[in-house]
Amino acid sequence: MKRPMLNLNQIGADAIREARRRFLAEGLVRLPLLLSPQDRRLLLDEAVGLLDACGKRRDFKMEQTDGSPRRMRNVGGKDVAARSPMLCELYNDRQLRELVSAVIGEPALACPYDQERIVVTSLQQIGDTHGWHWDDYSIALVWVLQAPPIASGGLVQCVPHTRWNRDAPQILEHIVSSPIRTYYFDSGEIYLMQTRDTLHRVHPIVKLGCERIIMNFAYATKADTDLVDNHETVDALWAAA
Ligand SMILES: O=C(O)CCC(=O)C(=O)O
Ligand SMILES: [Fe+2]
Repeated sequence: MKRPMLNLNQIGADAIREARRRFLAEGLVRLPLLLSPQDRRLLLDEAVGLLDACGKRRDFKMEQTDGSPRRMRNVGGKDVAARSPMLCELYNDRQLRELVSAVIGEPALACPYDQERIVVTSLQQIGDTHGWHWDDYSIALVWVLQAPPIASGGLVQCVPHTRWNRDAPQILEHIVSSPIRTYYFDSGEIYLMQTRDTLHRVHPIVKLGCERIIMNFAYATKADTDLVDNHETVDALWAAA
């Protein structure tokens, strides 16, 4: 089986310390690791194959996050698990898991909910967006496999140190009372986000021409597994046609 060569050994202790500092301050950090052109191609081909075989178009407003829009094509974790041994192996890679754990400062645990574990998402049409939300599990490792230029949209926006009150998400209140940081990630970049305490969205695509394709590896922390499982938003996402 082909698999990416990820050169994780090259990341030294200082780089990890700096990544952790930023992760705590901003709720998001770009990993000091760029995919090689070969690895990016391999993962992009895998993601495109999955999208072609079982991607589903979503276009709805998520009630649990104040009606923020979801306009995208994606493949859920069950389909990824059934079709991609390579991505499952990468998700469980020991060195990768150790890197994530070192940056977050505690063990990164496998996401207990299979549909959310590995998700592939494509934004392509004008207006495609993954609207404001928090994730159900604390940690997201996002592999940006193909990114449009800045002017086309698809930028990641974050409000760190916020919490999802499911009875009153108050998303607009959060973006008024705290600064929003906006990040551009190029093709081949990988970032790590504390998604439970970071309100985030992907800015709508504003120009046609280049599809944005990512895969999101969700990991849980002990705090997540201590909580009663609540899959409301993922269930709403997967139920919506
Ligand atoms: O596309 C991204 O960069 C983030 C995606 C995201 O927030 C999610 O999958 O929950
Ligand atoms: Fe998210």
